[in-house]
Amino acid sequence: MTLDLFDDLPRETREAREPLGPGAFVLPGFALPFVDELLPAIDALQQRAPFRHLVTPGGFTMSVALTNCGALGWTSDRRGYRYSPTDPDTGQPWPAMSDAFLRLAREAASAAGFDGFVPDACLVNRYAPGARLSLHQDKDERDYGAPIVSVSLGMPAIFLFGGLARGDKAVRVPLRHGDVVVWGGEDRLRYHGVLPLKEEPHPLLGAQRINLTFRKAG
Ligand code: MD6
Ligand code: FE
Repeated sequence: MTLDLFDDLPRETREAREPLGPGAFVLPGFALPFVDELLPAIDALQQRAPFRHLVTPGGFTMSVALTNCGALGWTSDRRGYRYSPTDPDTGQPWPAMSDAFLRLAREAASAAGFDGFVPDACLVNRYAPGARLSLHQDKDERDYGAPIVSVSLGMPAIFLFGGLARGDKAVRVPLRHGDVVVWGGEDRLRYHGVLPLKEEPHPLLGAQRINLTFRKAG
């Protein structure tokens, strides 16, 4: 008889965790058990708060389309980046975060060593082939003590993970459907981005990539 010593450990300990830094980890496939709940929730969300292409303060239209759920939503216009309790397109509060979103975010944060994560903002990004996200820091949140949990769904992407200065060398991290990236602590302000998406249609989501980023913004 073979004894699998790992059978007795909690799931968090058993699962692969690929470190990108002292406070940053890729959790391969961590979101897969949640996908059946996530996809209908994203569908319901986009009917109430449709994806839109925002304009940056510099006057560029983003190639990534986005929407939000939760108490606060991230938006941008010519006046700047900010979190807002209402959708500027409808004047209504952003739709609530579904229970599956909250559970996934909390469990992924915990698996990366950040217990007690309760996000109040979920930014949902949609990438069509060719869409990209240039190197940036996530620094519009009030307090950098909480980590960020980022969930990849649909087409694969190459995530760029740099350092604390824009010019620092960035590593390329391939992300696939179901992968989760969590970062916080001393890695919380590292520059990151996404290379232009190649067209490799996904069986469930077709020719798009959806990214959910959970934050504690307020
Ligand atoms: C994306 N993600 O993966 C874009 N930000 O589509 C982000 O900008 C991001 O994945 C902060 C933390 C994790 C992320
Ligand atoms: Fe970001």
